[in-house]
Amino acid sequence: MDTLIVVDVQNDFLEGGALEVPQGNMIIPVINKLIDKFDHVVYTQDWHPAGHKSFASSHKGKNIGDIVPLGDVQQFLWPDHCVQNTPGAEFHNDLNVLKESKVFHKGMNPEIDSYSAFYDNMKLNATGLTDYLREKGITKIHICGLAADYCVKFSVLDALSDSFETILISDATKAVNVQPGDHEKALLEMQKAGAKFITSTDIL
Ligand code: VGL
Ligand code: ZN
Repeated sequence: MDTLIVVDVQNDFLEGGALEVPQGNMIIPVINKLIDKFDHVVYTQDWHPAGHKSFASSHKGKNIGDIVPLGDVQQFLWPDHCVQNTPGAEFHNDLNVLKESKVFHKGMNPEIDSYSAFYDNMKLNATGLTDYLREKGITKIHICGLAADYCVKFSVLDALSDSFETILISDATKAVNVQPGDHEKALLEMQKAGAKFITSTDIL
């Protein structure tokens, strides 16, 4: 069964959103076409409580882009984004969200960020995605969505470490690029860890 994981195609990561990923909107029509080709589609949503500790606004005197220790990881501070049940956390209106599909939420623990669709950044809690895929007998996944250098990258790395054959659809993802070159670095990291890359034209 061919499975597609659609990571965080949410308003706050798209044009006009709080944490806009440059050119993020360009991937929506590509992802919609891909969705039609897969037997099985799973979606994720970044789903923070208000006051989440990954928000700069939750740390007195700190600014967006500062780095603070959070748990045992160094946390980059973001603008407030994807707050549960706000418009910014909703899927983009143009995204085809299949009704029967499962949606996995992440980033709910106010004290720990969670870039990956599988585990939080300290690997304390699982979202349930690994168990869900294993129960269905799925061993191979395709990944697309936002952002290539954060949630997509960490999802790919966790998928590989949980022994899923992992294929990134490279033209169906875009990077935040907080630092120029972050996208390329992320691709290299994923490749070194064993990810395969294809483009949507290999499928469509
Ligand atoms: C993400 C930064 C903060 C992402 C989520 O979905 O890539 N990036 N939270
Ligand atoms: Zn987030």
